[in-house]
Amino acid sequence: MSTMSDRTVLLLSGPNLNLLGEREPDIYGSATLDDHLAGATAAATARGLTLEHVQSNHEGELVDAIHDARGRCAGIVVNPGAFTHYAWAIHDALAAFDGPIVELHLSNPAAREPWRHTSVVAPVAAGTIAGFGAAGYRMAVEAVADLLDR
Ligand code: CA2
Repeated sequence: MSTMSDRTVLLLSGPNLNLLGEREPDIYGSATLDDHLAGATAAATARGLTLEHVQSNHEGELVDAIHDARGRCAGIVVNPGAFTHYAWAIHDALAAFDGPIVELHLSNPAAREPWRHTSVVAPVAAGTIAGFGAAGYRMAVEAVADLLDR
C-alpha cells in the first residue's frame, strides 16, 4: 500500500526539455534542466517540501508517473512541453490526481505561434506560470506550497 506524503511534490518535464541549454537559448534560456531542477529543489526545501523529478519524451511514461503520484504525492508541477497542446491522455491522468497541479512554461505560449495557444492541461490545473524563464520553477513550487498550506 502506498503512503500519502503531504510534503512531496512531483515535478514533471515533458519532451525535449532534456535538451535545454543546448539549443534555442533565445526562447528557453541557457540554463539546463538540471539547473532548473536545482532551483525548484531549493524552493521546495525552503517550504519544507521534498521534490521528485521525472522527465520523459514519451507520453505514456508521463501518464505512468502521474498515476504513480496518486495517493503518494501532495501536488504536481508540470511542464508538459509540446504535449501541452494536444496530449489528452495527460489531461485525463492529471484529472485523476487529487492534489493541486500547477502548469509551468519557460516561454509564454500565448505570445507564440497559434498552435501553442491551446493547452489541454490548463483545465485541470489550479493555474499556469508562463513566460518567466528559470524564475518560473521557483514560482511554480511556491504556488503549489501556498495551495498546500491553505
Ligand atoms: O515554454 C515552455 O516551457 C514549453 O513548454 C516548451 C516546449 C514547447 O513546445 C511549449 O510550447 C512551451 C518545448 C520544449 C523544447 O525545448 C527545447 C530545448 C532545447 C532545444 C530544443 C527544444
